[in-house]
Amino acid sequence: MIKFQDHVGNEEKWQLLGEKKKKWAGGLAEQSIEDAAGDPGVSQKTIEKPRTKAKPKTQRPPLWKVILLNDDYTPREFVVMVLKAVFRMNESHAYKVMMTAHQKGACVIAVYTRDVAETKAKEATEMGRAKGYPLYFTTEKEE
Ligand code: TYC
Repeated sequence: MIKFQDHVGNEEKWQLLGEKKKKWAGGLAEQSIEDAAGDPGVSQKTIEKPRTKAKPKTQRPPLWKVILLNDDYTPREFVVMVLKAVFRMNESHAYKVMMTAHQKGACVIAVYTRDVAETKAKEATEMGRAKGYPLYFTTEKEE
């Protein structure tokens, strides 16, 4: 029997079957261990695992906010219609968002990856433009 100790002191016991065992729990390292059974008088060994920590490989892409700006000319119902069409909002959510922009001057609508945020902001702004309204959606990187 061989005893392993990890960096927090937990012991793992391994039964040695062959002459050599190449195995390391957790996949962090690999190490050959001589069969202790072949060494008279040595039946136990304590080996410390390296104190390395696996670095996370995945990183989230930065997110971009889409912001709706108020203006004095675009009809409220039109703003609601655009929010529903482009940002997949239901009626009550779209109405609340529109009223927030109307009362406060601007409202953060949603966050997306940069490409999606820019595409949706352009598309929504263009819908207003096509009707001659100054409706404007902008994007901003989230900190
Ligand atoms: N302020 C506009 C009006 O009173 C309505 C409106 C709301 C326009 C929000 C733009 O982002 C906006 N007709």
